[in-house]
Amino acid sequence: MKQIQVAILMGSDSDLSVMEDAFTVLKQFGVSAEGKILSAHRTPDLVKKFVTNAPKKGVKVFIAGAGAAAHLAGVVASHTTLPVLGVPIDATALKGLDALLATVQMPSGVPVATFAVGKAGAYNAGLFAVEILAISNKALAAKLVQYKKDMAAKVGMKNKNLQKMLAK
Ligand code: RP5
Repeated sequence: MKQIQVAILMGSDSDLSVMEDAFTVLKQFGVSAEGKILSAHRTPDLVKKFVTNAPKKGVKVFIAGAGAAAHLAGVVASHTTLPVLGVPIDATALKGLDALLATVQMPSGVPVATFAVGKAGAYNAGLFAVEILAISNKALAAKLVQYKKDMAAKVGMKNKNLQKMLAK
C-alpha cells in the first residue's frame, strides 16, 4: 500500500476551492497526500475513525480546513498526537472570522497550528507540512532551500520591472 504522508481534511465540498492550494504545494514538493471530506459536526464518528487509522497509512501531519463554527481541526487534534494544521475558511456572513476564532482558540493541551483565512492559509499549511517532513528528510529540505531562492528571484525580477517602468 502506498504510504500517505499528509492527510487533508475539509468539512465540506464547498471548502475545496480553498483547500486545493494545500494539495498544489504538496504535489509541487512530491509529498503524498490524501484528501477527505469529513465534518466535525455532520460525521463526528467518521472523523475519529479516520484520524485514529491514519498513522497506519503513514500519515505524519494533518491539515484540516473548515468554515463557520470550524471545529474540525480541533476535533482532529483531540484524537491524535501528530501535528494538526488548521485552515479557517470564509463560509458565512462573518467572512472567516468565526472560523479563525474557532480554529485558533484551542484550550491548553490540545494544540492546533492555525493559518491565515482562505487560500493563503491553505497554501502555507501545505508548505508548513513540507517543512515538518523536511526535518527528517534531507532531499525535501534541499527542495525548500531552492524554493526560497526561486521566490526571492521572482521578487527581484518584479522589482527590476518596476524600476524599468519608473525610469521611463
Ligand atoms: C463547515 O460549514 C464546512 O467546513 C463549510 O466551510 C461550511 C459550509 O458547509 P456547506 O453547507 O457548504 O456544506 O462545516
